[in-house]
Amino acid sequence: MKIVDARVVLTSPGRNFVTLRIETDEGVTGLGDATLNGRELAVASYLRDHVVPLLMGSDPHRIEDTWQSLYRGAYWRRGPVTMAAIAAVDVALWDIKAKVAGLPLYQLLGGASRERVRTYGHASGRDIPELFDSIRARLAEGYPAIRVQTGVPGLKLVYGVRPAQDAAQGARPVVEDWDTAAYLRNLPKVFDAVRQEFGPGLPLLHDAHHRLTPIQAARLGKDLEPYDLFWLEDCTPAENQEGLRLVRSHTTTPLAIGEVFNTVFDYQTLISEQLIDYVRSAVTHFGGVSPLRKLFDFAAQHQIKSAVHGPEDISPVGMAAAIHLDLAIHNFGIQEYAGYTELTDAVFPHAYTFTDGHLHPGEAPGLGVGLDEELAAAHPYEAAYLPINRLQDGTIHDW
Ligand code: KDG
Ligand code: MG
Repeated sequence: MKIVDARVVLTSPGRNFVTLRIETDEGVTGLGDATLNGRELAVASYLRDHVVPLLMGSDPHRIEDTWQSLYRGAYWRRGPVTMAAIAAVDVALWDIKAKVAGLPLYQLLGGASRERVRTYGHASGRDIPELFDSIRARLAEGYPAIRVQTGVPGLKLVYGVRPAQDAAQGARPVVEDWDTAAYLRNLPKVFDAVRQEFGPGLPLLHDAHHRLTPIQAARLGKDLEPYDLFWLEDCTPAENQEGLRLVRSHTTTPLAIGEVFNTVFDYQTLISEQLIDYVRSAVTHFGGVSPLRKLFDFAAQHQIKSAVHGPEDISPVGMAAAIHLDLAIHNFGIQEYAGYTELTDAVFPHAYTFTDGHLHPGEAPGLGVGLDEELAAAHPYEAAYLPINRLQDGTIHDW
């Protein structure tokens, strides 16, 4: 079997997605997600200009060898652009292999370890009443666990709160504002109110989105302990693995990190010293199914669980790959699932299902996701940036 064609499809059915389609001489095709929110064209060029020519004529069954040659052969390793491009190839090749086998991908990853995949959904509000309405809406949709984000008194635009806050924002980034002290004062009150309203049993999560110093994160973790969070996510900037030592030594609030990590090397200290409880990488940004499977096996040795990143900017192709992994691995924790617009589902028709807050990859051979290229072409790429974030005095801060 040989790869005879590979092309990059850019589409924006509400937000941008980058998809790689690989075709073989036997007519079997595979899809991979290469979406890097806000920097989509860089990955598209990396694939078109530097990767696709190398794939022509090669054997699609040699997934590990292809992965290693793209990773090692470039010499310039790691980084989000490189790893998103390699991920798209890896996932497309797994899609082809599973289609040839006539099996859903999860069967090639060891078969199902559970009946279905538990998810968490996003609730947010500018204030407590709006937040409660949002939590009720997610519960009505069946979500068994809820991520809670709120406005901070005195701030106009805060991460996770405006509807579609991280969706396409046009040709210039929206500027959000931030005050860490106000946030640290406010958040425990929010969780106190949520626990009083929704009781002790509902799993609650929160994303600090890389904004705290280690000592601030340690204090927040302690302050949130009475509210029994499922996790506190990305409490400190991801570059500083050692910072998690200080956080960990001060709080028993579980910690999740890793959505911006690209390789296992970003996790070495965090996993080997057991400084976190959940690894958050996406198939799409971590080089694909092959390396993510290895990461989960490493994490399992330290009783750390999976929690694959699953916002709207992972395409249904990347989401499907995650769901197959989630079903197969032993140390599955939870899957983030924000859902998609009807138009996105039409561009990417899929076998996976979302029922009662749980996902299942379905039984179609391969990933179980298609790409309607005509519909995709009718919704072309639109330049869009993520927001940026400034402190009250104008200083740029982590977003
Ligand atoms: O593109 C950025 C988003 O993927 C990110 O802001 C979403 O933090 C996020 C999450 O936990 O889903
Ligand atoms: Mg996050």
